[in-house]
Amino acid sequence: MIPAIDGASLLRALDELARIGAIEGGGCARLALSDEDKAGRDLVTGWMKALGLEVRVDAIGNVIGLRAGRENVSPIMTGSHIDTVRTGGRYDGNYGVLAGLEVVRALNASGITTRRPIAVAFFTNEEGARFQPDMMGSLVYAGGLGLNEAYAAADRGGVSVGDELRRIGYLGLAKPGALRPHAFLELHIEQGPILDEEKVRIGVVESVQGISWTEYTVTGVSNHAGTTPMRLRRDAGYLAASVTLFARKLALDMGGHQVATVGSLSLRPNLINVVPNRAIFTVDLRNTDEAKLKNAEARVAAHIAEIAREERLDVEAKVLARFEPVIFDAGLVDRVEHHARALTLGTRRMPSGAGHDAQMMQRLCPTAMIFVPSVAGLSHNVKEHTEPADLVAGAEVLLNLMLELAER
Ligand code: HGY
Ligand code: MN
Ligand code: MN
Repeated sequence: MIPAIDGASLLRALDELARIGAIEGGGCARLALSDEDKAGRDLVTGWMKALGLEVRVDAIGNVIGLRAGRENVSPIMTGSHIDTVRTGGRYDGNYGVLAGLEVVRALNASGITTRRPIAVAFFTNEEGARFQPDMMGSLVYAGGLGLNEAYAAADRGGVSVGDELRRIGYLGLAKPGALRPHAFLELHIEQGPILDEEKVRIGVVESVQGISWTEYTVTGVSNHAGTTPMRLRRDAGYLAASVTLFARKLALDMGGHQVATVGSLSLRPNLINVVPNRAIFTVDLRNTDEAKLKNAEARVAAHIAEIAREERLDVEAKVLARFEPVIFDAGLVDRVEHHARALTLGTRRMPSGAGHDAQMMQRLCPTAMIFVPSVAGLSHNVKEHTEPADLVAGAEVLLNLMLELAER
């Protein structure tokens, strides 16, 4: 029997997982290694076992469900993440993991044992919303970050990754990356407006743009908002606000794929009548072109230095994440396009604006991504939505591509 995706099962699983950490408006909040993340992990791990997968938890909490093949050779792996940002939607990451489980369900239902084993993974802390860097679990898996460095990463409250992994019971024994895939595929929502605007059903992802995350701690002098003349101020909040404006203008001036975001900003003492003496804010810069990204970083840094000098402020910069653009395996990208078109689905090649675990897995093996449309390009927003027919279509492309690769 030809295996096919059980669309109803996929949609049910997405709904059930979305109930964990559910927030107003239909989204999810399952910050990495939180109680909600643990509950999501427990649910998905249970589904893996129910599908007959051998479940392995590694030392950074990555979870891999393994389905034996006819031969004991390197597996075809698919996966993504099930941690979310605080205002998360229900598809970002979750969709790729649950579609991977539906591939397994389809193989089970058709009684097929593929030559290569099949693996379905979810990686720890892809979002980087609580602990940085993002894509932490897959970065450790790919050998790009040491375990101890990852364990030491702490959230704003000083709680560390290592302590949280232990607390939620996901500090596993398997060595990250010991299971080296023959190929890795990640099915994901686009999270941007392109496929939806162009009415194209499948995005054939050729690359992931470079990411630069920096946290700035600015120190000035708190003073009375009424009595302190402007010439005497050392206003930390002024620098933070100035960077927000500068970064936006920089991205617009540079054009192309350049984007810039000051997404997190806190002032101290944060009172209406006190000039702030401390500002902590983050700058997220991205570009598909590494040289342009470097140029953007340099221009932001120069602006900050200039304002700090004028306003007599101290500034400390801390790099939270820095990944160069990643190009996926051309042959595998071609196969994504082939299988989408074989299902008469329209396709368009594109870069990924968001970071993904796949960008780390490309360090280990040929990797590619499949995108489905995000309605109105919304993501990291509770209104994130993808049409059910597109969710199922993406999973069918994943199934057919994995079947091909698993027989090679
Ligand atoms: O920030 C990102 O692109 C991803 O959601 N971690
Ligand atoms: Mn994601
Ligand atoms: Mn995300």
